[in-house]
Parts: sequence; structure tokens; C-alpha cells
Amino acid sequence: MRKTLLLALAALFPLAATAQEVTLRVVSAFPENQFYVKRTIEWIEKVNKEGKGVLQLNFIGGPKAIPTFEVGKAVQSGVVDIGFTTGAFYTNVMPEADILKLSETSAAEQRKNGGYDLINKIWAEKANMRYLAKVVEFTPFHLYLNKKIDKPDLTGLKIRITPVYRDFFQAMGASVMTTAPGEVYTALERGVIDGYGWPIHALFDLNWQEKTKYRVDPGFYNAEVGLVMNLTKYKALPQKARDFLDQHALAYEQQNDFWKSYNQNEAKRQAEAGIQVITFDAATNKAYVEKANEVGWAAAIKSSPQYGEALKKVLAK
Ligand code: 173
Repeated sequence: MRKTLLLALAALFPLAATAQEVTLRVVSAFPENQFYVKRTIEWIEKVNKEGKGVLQLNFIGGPKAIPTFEVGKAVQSGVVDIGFTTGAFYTNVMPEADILKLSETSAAEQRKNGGYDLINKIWAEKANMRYLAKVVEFTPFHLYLNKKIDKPDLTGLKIRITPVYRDFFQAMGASVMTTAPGEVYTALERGVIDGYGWPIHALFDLNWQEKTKYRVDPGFYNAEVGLVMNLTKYKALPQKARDFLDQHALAYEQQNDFWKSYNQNEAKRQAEAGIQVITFDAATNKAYVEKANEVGWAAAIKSSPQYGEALKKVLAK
């Protein structure tokens, strides 16, 4: 009797000590050598340091672990718990994902104006996902080129895209090719593409400055990179772990002002690396940005008759 009790206690004790600690698997849709990922790994380290006994995050890897455009599916199905990704990479889960690029209101404003709640309603319903936090914003996308243009006409040019840029670049006559970030360098090197869409920053992470002649200004839209989690798993977290995760995700999101100065510096670095700016007259520039928005919202509402308009109310200014 005594012996059995002791054995039972011995068996139970290590469990009792760790029963509440949950470990979640995290993957990145962006290549591991990107600064985005470095920043996220630093965040994970902080979470792990402060989350002992509550929550631990296990960083599995980047696109070599799960290909860029499969990360959304992996989160949806629970193959992994958390994805570090952008909406354009999981339109194969739901078209609404890519609409976040049209945000003119900030993540902080969206937490207040109902946007965050609406996003989570849609993400739950259509993707079995929880949108934990947006950790890149205040970052325009640009068109980068290796051939000079003197007006916004991409006829005859082959441009690398993701869903972010598809409708806008096609509206300017481009022929397009979708690739993950990890394949752009080789495509440039082989001359398979004449240009690509990409944010104002993070070119250097992947050495694209070596193969890039021009950036077209102005930029358009607003890059969104976020942490999304399998909703079933999220709901099953012990309350303490869920609060801890929410808190840390929010704290990461609250660092987003960082990107404002970072982006200014990245533009400077591009100039120093010899990337020349192509721009048009003021009226053409204005029309260029308006066209991007017009085409973007038209595609958003067409792809999501259900939620496109409602998202516009909270994302657009
Ligand atoms: O160009 C891309 O790969 C892309 O869609 C994206 C989106 C957000 C941040 C960086 C890249």
C-alpha cells in the first residue's frame, strides 16, 4: 500500500510540476536569414525566459521546414501551432488574408475600432486561426526593376509577385510570376524576371541589392506580417498561458513604430548600394497610388463579397 502510493506520487510529481507548461511549435514563412525572423526569434527567447512553467515557444524553422505558401495550411490544420507569415502567403486558406495589406489604420487603431475583432471573427470562421499580432506595418511596398520605365506601364515586363501585387501590376500590363521570397535571387540572377514587388525594407537580408537597378517611387499599400495561431490550440491553452501569449504578442505589436526609422534607413542604404529611384510627375504618382488602392479594393471585395466591405470600414481611412 505504502509502496504503491509512493510509486504513484513519484510518477505524478514530475507531471504536476510541468502540467501547466505548454510548448507551441512556431514556423516562419519568411527565410531564416531575414531580419524579420531574427527579430521574431529574439521575441521568442524573451517569451521563453519569462514563460517558464507557463508557456514555451519552439522555433522549428523557415521555409525549409514548411514551404512559404504552405505555412497557413499547416497552422489551419494544426500541423504547427503558430505561423510567422503574411496574408499574401495564405490566400490558399482564405482570400481575406491578403486584404490586410490595404490597412491605412494602424494595428493599434484596429484594436480600438473593431478591426482586430473583425479580423479574428473572420480568421476563426474561415481559417480556424487566431490572429495574435501584427508585427510589421508602416511599411510601403514598391516595384523594383532592372529595366527603366518612364511611365507606369509594365507591358512586356515579367515581374515577380505574390498576391499582394498581382492585380495592380497586371493592371499596368505586366506579365507576372508568383514566387516565395527565397526564390527571387535566383530568378533575378538568371534574368527570368525584370523586377519584383517587395517592401521598402529587407532587400539586403536576401542580397537582392546585388541584382537590382531601380526602385519605383512612390510605394503603395502597407506590408503586414503577423503571428497566427491554430484556433483549436489557442482555445485549449490554460488561461494563464493564453493571457501570457496574448500579452507578449501585443507587446511585440506595440514595437511597430520601430519600422518607421528602420525604413528611412533602408531607403538610404538602397541609394548607397546604387539602386536608382524611378519616379513620375506629381499627378502620375498620385494616380499610381490611387490605382493601386482602387484595384486592391476591387479585388478584395470581389474575392470576399462576404467581408470585403466590412474590412474596408475598419482598414481604410
Ligand atoms: O513580396 C512578398 O513576398 C510579400 O508578399 C511580402 C509581404 C509582406 C512582407 C514582405 C513581403
